[in-house]
Amino acid sequence: MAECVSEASGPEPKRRKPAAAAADGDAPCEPGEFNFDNFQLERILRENARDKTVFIHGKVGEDGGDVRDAVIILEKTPFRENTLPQLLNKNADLHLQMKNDIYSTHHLHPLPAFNEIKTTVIYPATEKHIKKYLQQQMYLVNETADDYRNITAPYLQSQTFSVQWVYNILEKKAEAERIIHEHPDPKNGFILIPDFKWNQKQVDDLHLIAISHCRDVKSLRDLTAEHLPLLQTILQEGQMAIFKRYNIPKSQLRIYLHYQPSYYHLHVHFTAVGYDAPGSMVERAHLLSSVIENLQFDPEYYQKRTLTFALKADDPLLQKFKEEGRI
Ligand code: DD3
Repeated sequence: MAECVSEASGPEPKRRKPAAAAADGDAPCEPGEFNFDNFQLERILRENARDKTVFIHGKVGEDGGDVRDAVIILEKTPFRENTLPQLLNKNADLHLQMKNDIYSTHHLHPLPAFNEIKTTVIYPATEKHIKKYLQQQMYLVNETADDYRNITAPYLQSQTFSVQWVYNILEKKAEAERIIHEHPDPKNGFILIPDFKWNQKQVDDLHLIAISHCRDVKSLRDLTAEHLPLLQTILQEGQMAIFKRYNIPKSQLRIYLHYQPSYYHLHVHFTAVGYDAPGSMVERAHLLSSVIENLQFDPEYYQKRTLTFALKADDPLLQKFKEEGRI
């Protein structure tokens, strides 16, 4: 495997802010930013009443005349203690729905400022993005070491998953002002940054990602004892930086990697332990502390072990496992 001694070269990143960065809501409006002019709802890809989320496929008409796809993710945000006084006061717009004995239900209409909807935009979106959010049946795959060599690795090689947005963060071409902590070493360094699924308004759903500076570790499968200093740095400095910034002790953090990850550049998730973050299921999340111990037991642990994960029905990787008679 290649050594991480210098900044790896890649295609020159676009300087323009990705449209998704506008989802932050804090940035002032600038030309080229996404808005709902010429937006047309195509269909709902997925919705979840418990999570209060909806994933929408839409079409956007360009000024030039062509029409492009967009994926819009809407999510109602958690309540915040410091805004409750604005919801519960004598001027509140409260409408009685029904009353029975000591029980009554109402509709409360808060001011727009206290009723925001977190909005994530992928634009222009590819067919892959649209499919990714479609509700689908899942299949568990037990990937042996041989399976990884014969099926998964060649498949990943043949794909052109873009991690340009990751390189933009590492090179400070995007989100530079959002960085919480950096260890700049090209081999053992990383950047800690809020995942953009987190609006940073409350720590209940805290979610940060540590992105390694090293560019040749694609996933958990590539990790060896050689990466222990990197992993230990991420664990210790990540915990410390989160305590300094958010006053959340390490006992309140779930720190883990995904396998399969949603992007093939080594990253570690830091989420609030009380928050049931998407992707914390046993078949996907691998605690960083366990990963470190496993590598201390056996430097090639993750090259040898069978790893289990779930794939969606139409995932091309699932098709490969089927073709090889492994499902
Ligand atoms: C992504 C995984 C990727 C859709 C969605 C998310 N955190 C990101 C770009 C910038 C970011 C992330 C791809 C893409 Cl909803 C398609 O995530 C990102 N910046 N997770 C941050 N801070």
